[in-house]
Amino acid sequence: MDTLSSISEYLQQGRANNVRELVKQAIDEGIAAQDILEKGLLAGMGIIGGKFKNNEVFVPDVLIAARAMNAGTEILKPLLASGGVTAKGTVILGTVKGDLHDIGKNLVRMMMEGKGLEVIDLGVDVPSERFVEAAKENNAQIIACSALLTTTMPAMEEVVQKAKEAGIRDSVTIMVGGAPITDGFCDKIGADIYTPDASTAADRAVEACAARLNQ
Ligand code: B1M
Repeated sequence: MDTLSSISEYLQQGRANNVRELVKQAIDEGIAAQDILEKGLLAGMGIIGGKFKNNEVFVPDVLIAARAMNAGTEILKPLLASGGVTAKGTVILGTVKGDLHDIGKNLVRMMMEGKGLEVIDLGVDVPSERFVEAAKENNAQIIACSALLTTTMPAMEEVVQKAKEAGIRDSVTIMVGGAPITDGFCDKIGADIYTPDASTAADRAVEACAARLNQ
């Protein structure tokens, strides 16, 4: 089995130490960090996701796979992050209220930091008003919300609403993303930018920060 397939396999088994070692090995073999992420780690997570949906594996299995995923991405972090020196803007990031999924959010943080943005990560299950308070406290250009559950998507609309109530809606760009989110949903709730993946989110965040800071 090649290194990327082994990473996927061990990730599915939740063997974080093996994943960590294999990611290091893949780097030593000269495999690009983006390929290790997509063809090794994310491929494994995709298979686990499918099995979870079909009731072939259960929450504890998914949880240990997620830990193995995080162990792998930690090693990749310095390679995915190209290392900007001066902050090109400030982003308040979090997974919305009621939602505990953080793997996608962590990737978004990694990619944004890699593009030189300062990211204040509020974690998971973040109350809507907390996004807004943090944006005010830090003079942030962007609020970025992640959601993985259809049941937690409405919390994103609440963030938009809270920003309006706090009088900061015009001074902050609200970005949304996560597997169930679409462009149409973004428009419907009055958010500004939807992106389907972490890398595009980072590119759009840099553009949005630049536009605001050069106003
Ligand atoms: Co959950 N879960 N889960 N889960 N889980 C899903 C999301 C689900 C689709 C599985 C399924 O049924 N097929 C399903 C949701 C169904 C729905 O709402 N329609 C589901 C469910 C039902 C649940 C529970 C309710 C299960 C239960 O308890 N019975 C429960 C809810 C807990 C809660 O949040 N309150 C639950 C729990 C869990 C675990 C804790 C076990 C674990 C999370 C561990 C963790 O995150 N630390 C977990 C996991 C791992 C998954 C799956 C298998 C994988 C999610 C993931 O990390 N994917 C998932 C099935 C699947 O997606 N195939 C599933 C990899 C990650 C990189 O992708 O987060 O989509 P993703 O991020 C992508 C993009 O979406 C985007 O960038 C990333 C790629 O570059 N992106 C953004 C994300 N955020 C962004 C923000 C942006 C821009 C892009 O801008 C701001």
